[in-house]
Amino acid sequence: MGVLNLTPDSFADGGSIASPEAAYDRMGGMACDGAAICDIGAESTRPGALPVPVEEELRRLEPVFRLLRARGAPLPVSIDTSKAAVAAAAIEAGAVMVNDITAGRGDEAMFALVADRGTDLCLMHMRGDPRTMQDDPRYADVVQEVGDFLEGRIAAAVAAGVREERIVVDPGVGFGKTLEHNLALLAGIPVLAARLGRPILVGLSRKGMIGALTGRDTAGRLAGSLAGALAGVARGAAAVRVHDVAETVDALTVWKAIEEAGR
Ligand code: HH2
Repeated sequence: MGVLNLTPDSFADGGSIASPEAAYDRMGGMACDGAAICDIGAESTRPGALPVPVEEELRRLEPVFRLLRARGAPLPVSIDTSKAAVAAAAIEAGAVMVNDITAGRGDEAMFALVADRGTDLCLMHMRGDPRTMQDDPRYADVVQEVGDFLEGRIAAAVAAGVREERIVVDPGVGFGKTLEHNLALLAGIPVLAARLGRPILVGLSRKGMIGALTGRDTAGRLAGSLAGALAGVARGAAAVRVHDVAETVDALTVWKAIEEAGR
């Protein structure tokens, strides 16, 4: 899953897309580089970020939606939003997946919309909200608690009419977690996958945990992010959400070839 942020303030790539045309071209590039899906977002959720009003989120997205409607999407599109109105506009423009970092808690209309439109849905774990999530997060057993949460949100989505086979889950690296919590969750992917029975998506690309382990700023975190993506997939992640699609696809291609030769 390639990341396309139409935000002025995302932590790794904020402000990097100059125009709707540039966004569309970036999507075409991701498709060529081997991404299976492009996750478009217009609200930064980095630690400390303030919520973006729905009108502003739509204002940032609409010009790109217009291009998608007119020309078709170069690859399947996911919408990274917690607002049902934004998800509805994205689906109208062709999005096939809703990536909701609040797992449906941000907007009570979200599950009904996804159920009605029949899109895929990513449910992510986050402790609190982006403003406060990194204020001394604590868990007695982070893998158990994140598993409990995701199990509950799968049940809530299914109760609202979302088909279970449409659901992907994400432990939410960096969303209300210390480095140790993030590492425990990535190491615990097999436990979560076995317990929840749904594909697992992980997003650690250029995040603080890579910086904490390597001492690098966001621009220097590619190698660490690639290692994290490989480790995540090796432990059973079905998808990785990344800023650097070509490099990640190459790394996974080589790793997979060796794994398959060894079978
Ligand atoms: N991480 C970010 C945003 N959305 N969605 C899922 N499912 N999983 C993640 O780990 C995840 C996510 C944060 O990364 P980014 O979009 O690059 O930054 P920002 O929130 O600052 O726009």
